Amino acid sequence: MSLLERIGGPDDLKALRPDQLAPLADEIRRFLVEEVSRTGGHLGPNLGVVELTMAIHRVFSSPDDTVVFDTGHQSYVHKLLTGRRNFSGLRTQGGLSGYPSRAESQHDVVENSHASTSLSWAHGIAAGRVVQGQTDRHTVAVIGDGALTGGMAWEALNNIAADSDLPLVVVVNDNERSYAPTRGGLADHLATLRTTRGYERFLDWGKTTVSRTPVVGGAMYETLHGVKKGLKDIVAPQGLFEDLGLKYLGPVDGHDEPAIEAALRKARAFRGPVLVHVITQKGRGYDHAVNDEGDQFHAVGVINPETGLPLEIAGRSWTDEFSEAMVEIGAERDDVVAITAAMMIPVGLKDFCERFPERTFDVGIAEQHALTMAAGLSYAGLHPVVAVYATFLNRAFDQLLMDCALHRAGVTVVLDRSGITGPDGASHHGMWDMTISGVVPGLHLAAPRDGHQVVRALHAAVAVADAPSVVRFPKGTVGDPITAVRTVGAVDVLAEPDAGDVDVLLVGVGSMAATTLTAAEKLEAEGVRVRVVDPVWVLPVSPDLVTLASSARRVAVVEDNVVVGGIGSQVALAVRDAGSDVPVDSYGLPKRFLEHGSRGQVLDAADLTPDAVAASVRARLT
Ligand SMILES: Cc1ncc(C[n+]2csc(CCOP(=O)(O)OP(=O)(O)O)c2C)c(N)n1
Repeated sequence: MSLLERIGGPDDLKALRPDQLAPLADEIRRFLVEEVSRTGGHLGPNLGVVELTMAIHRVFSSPDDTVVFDTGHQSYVHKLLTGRRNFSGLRTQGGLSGYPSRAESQHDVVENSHASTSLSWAHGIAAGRVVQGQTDRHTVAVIGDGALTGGMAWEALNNIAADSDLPLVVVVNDNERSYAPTRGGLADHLATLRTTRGYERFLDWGKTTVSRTPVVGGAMYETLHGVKKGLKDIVAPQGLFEDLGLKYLGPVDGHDEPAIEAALRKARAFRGPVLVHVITQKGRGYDHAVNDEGDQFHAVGVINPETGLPLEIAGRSWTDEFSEAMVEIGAERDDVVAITAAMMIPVGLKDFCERFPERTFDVGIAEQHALTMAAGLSYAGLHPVVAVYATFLNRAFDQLLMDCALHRAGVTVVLDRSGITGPDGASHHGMWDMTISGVVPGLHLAAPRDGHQVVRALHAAVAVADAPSVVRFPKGTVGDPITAVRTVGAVDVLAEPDAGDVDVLLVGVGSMAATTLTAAEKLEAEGVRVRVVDPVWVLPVSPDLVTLASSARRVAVVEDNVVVGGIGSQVALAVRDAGSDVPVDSYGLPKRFLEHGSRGQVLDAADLTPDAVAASVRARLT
């Protein structure tokens, strides 16, 4: 029996002898590579936290003590050590979630995969326990240097530091990377802490980086160098955190299990909040990950474990269409700038960044900052394109509303991974963006149905100088172009029996156009007269769409957004406001948190398939 097979929970781990820990770490790494290469998942981050997670579970006693993983993508080792060894269905329907999941285990507390929340959760849990007199229960938050760039983390630190009796340990898992290397002043500060020679390193950094800054660079370095003494204070190991009032321990080698245990025991014994700075290596122990420059296998699809190469060859993606169009636009217009929130490669801005580095901003995991900074860039005379995953727009709603829209800022927001994303589960589906965008005055939103339309929509969006525009498209491979048979004003007609009245006007929103076309074929075969249209720009609702509605007995809007407040309800409102009584039916996602599964499975369960739409339309017509 392997050591790993003997671990049914944290108590079994605690019972191991010190000399068994390194072999267990090796077994865990072999297990992760073998299993995750079969299913896909967050391989690099988990390979980096093997010893750290072991040490946490040996020093603390979950579930009496609570362990909160920021973002949660690095919780595979925690799953293994808390009795979950069946990874065969990881991230697939019915299998293990790729994040902590309360349904799976009493050891899992925070399921949300949106970054930078762990410290607020931990503060609440720890403070809640103290209020109830449970001062012997500890709370541990594990947060990456990437997640630590998010504003919420700093709001929490500010509060935690002032709550000096909290039995709370903040473990900073510093691997110097988000996907790509972490950027910003904080990342630079962590770098100085990483070594006891931080001061010298900071000076080296100054020599190479600051002196490269044109004009002022050399002079600035000389000045910094001249104020050596002051500088030493700034970069002394505890620096920033102790100034906030937090006890700082570290840096600790995150692959030296006994060293982490020792630091954590010290932190545990300290009566008050402590920050333990642990240095880890993403992808540790798996060369293909460690050597991967792009993201050290932050997340992989199915790969060959021997070669680290993908086994599924992906076709041209929606992201590729955006990526190319951005470079084209960047070459045409030097006022167009790009912003990413720590996801340069995933959102397709790498090529733009390589061509126009001075016009690209990686702001860290800081979507709120990204949107308000975009308003500022717009005010300064530029046109920013903020590219984020649709689910993360939720974070920046107020900034979209108040900073961009209220100020009539010409800002383009590009939402990748809109609609059902699949294996990342409830918190990653991009299913709220059209609802929240729909209440923003003046906002334009395009949902392109194919690659050509992505390019067209992006060009149109960057031409809007006095309002925010949103362009949303899904994850995955872009299909063949869908050509319009004619246009009615701004609306593309994709299929119709003739130009006369019809039984039903099917409105396909974005990638749902393909679904509506297949549904229409089924209905046509039964003698139902169907017109399929795509407005492309779905917000605000086009008056041409309202006109088209009056030539149908019913309207059916199909969208991969939550049905509440989605485009269907906006169309219904517009049709009613125009004095028409044509019924408008909405086909969208239910207002529920949708589990992980393949995109097809989730859409199937939501009745967003051609068969289900056709059946429902048929029933409503009779
Ligand atoms: C609000 C938000 N924005 C973006 C992301 C996408 N994302 C997932 S993990 C990650 C990087 C996290 O880096 P870090 O916290 O250092 O953890 P590591 O993977 O390096 O261990 C990002 C940007 C997210 N989960 N949440």
